[in-house]
Amino acid sequence: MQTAPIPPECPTVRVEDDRTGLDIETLKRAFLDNLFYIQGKFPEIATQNDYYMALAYTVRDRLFRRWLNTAETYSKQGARTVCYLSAEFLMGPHLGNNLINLGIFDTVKQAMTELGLDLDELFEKEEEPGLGNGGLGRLAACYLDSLASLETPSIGYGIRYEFGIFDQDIKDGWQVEVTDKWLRFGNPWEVARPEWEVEVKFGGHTQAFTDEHGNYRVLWVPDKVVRGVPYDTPISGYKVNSCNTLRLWAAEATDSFDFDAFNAGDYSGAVFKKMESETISKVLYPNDNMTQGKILRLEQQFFFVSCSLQDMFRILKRQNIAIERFHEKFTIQLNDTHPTIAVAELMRLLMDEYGMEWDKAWSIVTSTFAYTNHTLLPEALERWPISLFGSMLPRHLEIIYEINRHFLDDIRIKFPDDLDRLSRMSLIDESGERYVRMAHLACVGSHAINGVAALHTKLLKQDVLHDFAEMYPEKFVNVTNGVTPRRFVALSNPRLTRLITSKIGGNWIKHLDDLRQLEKYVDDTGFCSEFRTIKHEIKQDLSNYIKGLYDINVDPNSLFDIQSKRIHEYKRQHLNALHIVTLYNRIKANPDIDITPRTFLFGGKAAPGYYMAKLIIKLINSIADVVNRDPDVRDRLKVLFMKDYSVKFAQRVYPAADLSEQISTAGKEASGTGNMKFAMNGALTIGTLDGANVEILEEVGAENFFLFGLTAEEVSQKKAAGYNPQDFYSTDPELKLVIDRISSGFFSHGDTELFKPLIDDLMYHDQYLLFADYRSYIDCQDRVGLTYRDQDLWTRMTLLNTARTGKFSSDRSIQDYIDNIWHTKPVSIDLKEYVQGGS
Ligand code: F58
Repeated sequence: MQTAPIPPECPTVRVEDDRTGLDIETLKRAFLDNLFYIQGKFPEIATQNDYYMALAYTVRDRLFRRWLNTAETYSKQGARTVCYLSAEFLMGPHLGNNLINLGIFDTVKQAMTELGLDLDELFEKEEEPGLGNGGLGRLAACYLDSLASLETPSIGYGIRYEFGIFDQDIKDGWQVEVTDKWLRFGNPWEVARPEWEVEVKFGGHTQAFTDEHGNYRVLWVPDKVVRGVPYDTPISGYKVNSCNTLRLWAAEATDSFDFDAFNAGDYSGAVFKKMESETISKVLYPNDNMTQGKILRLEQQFFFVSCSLQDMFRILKRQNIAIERFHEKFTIQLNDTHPTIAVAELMRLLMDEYGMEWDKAWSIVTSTFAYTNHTLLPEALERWPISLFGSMLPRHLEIIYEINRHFLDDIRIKFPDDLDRLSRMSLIDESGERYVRMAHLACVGSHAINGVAALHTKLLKQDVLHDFAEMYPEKFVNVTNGVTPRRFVALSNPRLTRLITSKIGGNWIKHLDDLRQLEKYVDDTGFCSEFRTIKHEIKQDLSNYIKGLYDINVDPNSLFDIQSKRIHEYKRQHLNALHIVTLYNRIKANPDIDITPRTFLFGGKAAPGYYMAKLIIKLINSIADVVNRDPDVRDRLKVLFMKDYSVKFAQRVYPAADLSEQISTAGKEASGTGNMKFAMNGALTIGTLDGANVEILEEVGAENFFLFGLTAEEVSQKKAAGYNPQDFYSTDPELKLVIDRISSGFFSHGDTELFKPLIDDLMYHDQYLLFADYRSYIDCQDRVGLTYRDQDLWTRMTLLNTARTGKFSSDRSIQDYIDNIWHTKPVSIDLKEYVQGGS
């Protein structure tokens, strides 16, 4: 759509005015103005939510100058742009983060105080957009923060789910899912851009024809068309003027469908069609590390991919850039295989819509895409049944067959006479029912393939993508994940932030490696004691919060031992539970035993259809019921499952942790990112050599890390040699007692059936080797308990953890992507110069 010309005499918004000024008086005036004109309330009758909304609009106003100037500057310069395609963006609350990034946290706090309001209470009112499941979605959000902070032109493209990840309630110890109605009170951070809507086709059939130049062409005649409407959210960078865009697509019915059915007198049919179209962006699939193969899921994937690619063509046109230069203007990162249909869709758009021939189109496609793999778990690798795929995307299936034809020829040339390899690598799995293998399509269609931690990339090359690594060794790179220190330290841990800044200045928030300067304070008793006092205060805060929520007393002097992440057997929350029962059994055997008091905190959601994960939640709650009540325990152990874990909740949890549980079976966790957030905030890790734990240990030093368990190699060897969990059960009396107590109904009011599925699984399969790692874990936990008693040593270790986590800033990860994959250049944004227009 063309923008209307602006008459020269049109007054413009000045850089400094009521909607942009950052001083206390202006902020207060603007806040009251928004309360009146947007919320329609006098302060006397306004609710906390009204105040939150007024403040959100006040902050949003201050982003708009930056946002518009950024868009226009990128447009004028035709800057090379990163398009991060992700089915999930787990953004967390926006308000606090924007205050930090704009550098106005303290001013706004003061302004609110002067108006008699408490900023922390207003933060509580923000409904967070839970548009993601866990690590993968949160990583995308951290990356947007770093892209903006590194002044890199970028757009995050995804889906505006009406219902995000479900809210978790706990009833009688079991998880209960509740719909997440995050848009109920409106979303002040987004702007709808209906003028940039696009149409997305589904189903139908294809027709070949010869065009006026005698070229073979294909027409796709769909049987359904859905509109995609973009909603934009500004993404501020830290202390830079850059403000990028997160563009999420909502599905709406096309008017023509309503109209046809309506004219035919079928009113309810028209409404039904409309509802069906809008279902596409209704709800986030709540699975973590598991694919479900549902039609709607593929519709969601194609929907947002097609919308996003069409949007890129619109931008090219507006910036007068030739289609042939698509790959120079855009570099597209595929966040796992979920957006991989983009490979076929870009081919279709270039050939069918823009008349390009195959080879040229393929060269653009493979110069454009790069693929990030996030998992080694076979059940998480996406494949779509050919029949389902072909009926929804008939043209794309043809294109994929053609890509495969070329690809198989390439394999034949590189590896002559290797028939097995052809069937292993083919884009189509023909071993039984036929499937499209999305990871294979991603590998063939991309110029770079990366794992998310060094070990993960190594295992990908060795195992899951071994054939591809042999075929295209030059495509494989590692980019170890990172997390943003703005949200996960500066915002969530203001006390620690102030202390660090008082010693080494504030540059570390942008250059996290600067934290190394803290090492020189490791023998400074004054500093160490401040460090320790701060941790204690934060633990007291969390205890108060927990008391308010659950009416449970937890002692801030006890060791806070925390495992927060999605619930999954490979993450082994139940191994942690076995440790709790071990300690409990020791107390029961000897009530006067000298034991380091601990508070065990768990947080995380289970996929609604994942029975074992839900049973693990029930087990933890059942253990909590017994342990917390038993007078013999004398409060030395406390167990709490914190329900409805979210980004907002996580921000309270990371700073309060003493011990971070990163105990997955080696070789299963691709990277982990919670491990980094805990370590930055000065928690010590108890962990296996899995994912990014390996690199955390390398950075902080083995003497500051509690390592246990089998290595990935040992796990494979053990399995190959025929692992029998009962060997461990029968030879380790402590393990035996733990399992027998759970089986006997001790934690389930005598019910011996309740935990049987879990116990039987451990006794007869134990796919994730809990029994094999049990002894090593327990011994390691004993070392943790003893070390905690030496508070000087403990503090020294925690300080060194914080000081040495610079590598795990998402700024470093993004710089790696820029240097090795994207090759983009930063573009700095000038606020003084008024740029007119918009894009
Ligand atoms: C996670 N994957 C990895 N997938 O498990 C974790 O090790 C890693 O740190 C993180 O990605 C970031 O790289 C993950 O979160 C999902 O949630 C998918 C959602 C869609 C269905 C398949 C799993």
